[in-house]
Formats: sequence, C-alpha cells, structure tokens
Amino acid sequence: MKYLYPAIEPYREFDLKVSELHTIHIEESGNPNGKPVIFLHGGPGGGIEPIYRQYFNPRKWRVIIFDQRGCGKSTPHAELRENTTWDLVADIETIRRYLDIDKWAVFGGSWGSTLSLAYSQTHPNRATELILRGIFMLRQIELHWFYQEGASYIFPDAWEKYLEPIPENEQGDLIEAYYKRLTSNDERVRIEAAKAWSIWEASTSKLYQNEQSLHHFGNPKIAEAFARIECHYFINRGFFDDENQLLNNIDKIRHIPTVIVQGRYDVVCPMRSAWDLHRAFPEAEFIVVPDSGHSMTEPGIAKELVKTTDKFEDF
Ligand code: STX
Repeated sequence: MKYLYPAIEPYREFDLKVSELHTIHIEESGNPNGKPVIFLHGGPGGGIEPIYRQYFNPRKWRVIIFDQRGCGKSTPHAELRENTTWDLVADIETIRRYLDIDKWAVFGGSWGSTLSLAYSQTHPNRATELILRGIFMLRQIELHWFYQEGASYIFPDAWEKYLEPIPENEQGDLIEAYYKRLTSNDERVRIEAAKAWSIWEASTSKLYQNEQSLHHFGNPKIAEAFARIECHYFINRGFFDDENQLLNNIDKIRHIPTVIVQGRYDVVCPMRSAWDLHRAFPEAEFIVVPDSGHSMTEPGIAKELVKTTDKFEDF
C-alpha cells in the first residue's frame, strides 16, 4: 500500500471498564506527545485492524483506537445489551477524559462516519477536525439498498450466498430474518448466519475483491460480533429519534473543519448519502474519488485520507 505509513505497533494498550457489563480495549500508537486523534472503526462491530494505524504520520499523531462494545478484544464478546449509539458516544467521552485530552481530531469511515457525526453533534466542542469517509447515516433507504434490494443487482453472485441461510418465505425482510438467526440460542445457526452476513459485506467493499478480507470475515468469532452488532443496530434504527437526525442536527457541527472522502462506486454506502451530507454541510471539503469502492484500503481513498491527515497534523 504505497500511500500508507509503515506498519507500527501500539506503544500502549489497556482495558477500560465502561459499565457494569462492558470493558473496552484501547490502544495508542504513534507519538505520545503528538496531536491526538480518535479513530472510530466500522460495522458497528468491525473491531480494530492494525492497518488503521497507518493512516497517520507516526511522528505527528497520537493515534487512539478502540474496539467498540462487544467486538475485537472488548468484552463480553458480541454482547448486545447496553450496546447503543449513545453508549458508544459516552464511551468516547470516557476515553477522552481518562486520557486527559481536551480536544482531538475525529476520524471515521462507514459506521465510523455515523458515529463521528453522532459524537460531534452531542459534544460539538471536542472535535478539532472531522475526517469522514464512505458516508453512512443509517437511514432506511441505506439499509434497504444494501440488505434488501439494490446492491443485489450489482453483486448477484455474492447475493445468492447472502440469501442462502434464509428460507424464501422470510426473504421479504432480510434484516428481520437475519436478526432472528443471529440471536438464536443454537450456535450453529448463529455462526452460519453471521458468516453469510459478514461475507456479503466483505465481498462488496472493493472494486477488486481480495481473498484476505473474505478470510477475515470467515472467522466465526469476528463474523459473530460484526453481524450480531450490525444487525442489532439496524433493527433498532441506529437508536436515533428520527430517521434524519444526523442531517437535521448538522448546524451543530458546521464550525468544525471537515473533510468528506467518498468513493464514486461505493456499493455498501452509496454516494447518495455523502452527497446529502455535502448539501447539508457545504463548508466541508468534499472529495469524490472517481475510481474507488467502499473500503478505506482502496488506493484512491487511502491516498486522499492520508493527504487529509497530513494537512491536519499540526496542532
Ligand atoms: N456497515 C458499513 C461499515 O461500517 C453497513 C463497514 N462495512 N465494512 C466494514 O465496516 C469493515 C471495514 C469493518 C469491514
């Protein structure tokens, strides 16, 4: 990956108890005295991947990444109780206070963009900048497109495999049908559904598919957290009061320097949402990458993201 910084290890890792039930895993990498940035991963339920550290100049940034509730090294694994958007927003503040940070840059793609918007709209004076990629606002049109009908026309081959665990008479509401299986007491049922759900997302994320990410989400533990947590958030409409909550509250964050990076051929989070955000937030720099899909590892997306973090690297 020619645009990314070299692979690094965290200089510190720790666990933080955030509720009676949940403990989250947090890592810091780069420069301990650098400019702080909080990295919000995707899914929800995707967990930390080491490559996330490589989007930041390690001499300049103090990179804070955590596994959101129930995924990665956070415990209990794949837990859905006490797991909502607003719990995660509260966790981000808990981490910030724990690390004695006043303000930080907020970086998030896909579900990470959803959470970045929810966090910054709740705490509008904590983000120095917002770097948002592959915009997802968890509206019904977005869920319907990817999990019910739309993306299916572009990836009919992968779609067949996504349909496999669901009998025809339940295919009218696939999120509902999946939720039933992902919350089953029968582990075999749960894991079969989790793998099919996760592989659908992995199969559609890049212009050129790669075996590695399919393999990653074929791992039963990783797939279980990803699919269960995503489906739980979607069944609950992201725990928003209103379908358009993130757009309706945009005025709360229009003072924050913001960059939006979007792949033109993003099939998971189609550009319609980035466009709606750009229209509502015209001050934000809007970068459309003409030859990219959804994944942050798409070369054109990686290049623009690193260019953006470089631009914001000084206090
Ligand atoms: N989910 C979009 C999302 O946040 C609807 C997402 N998609 N893939 C990912 O996240 C991983 C990068 C975690 C694979």
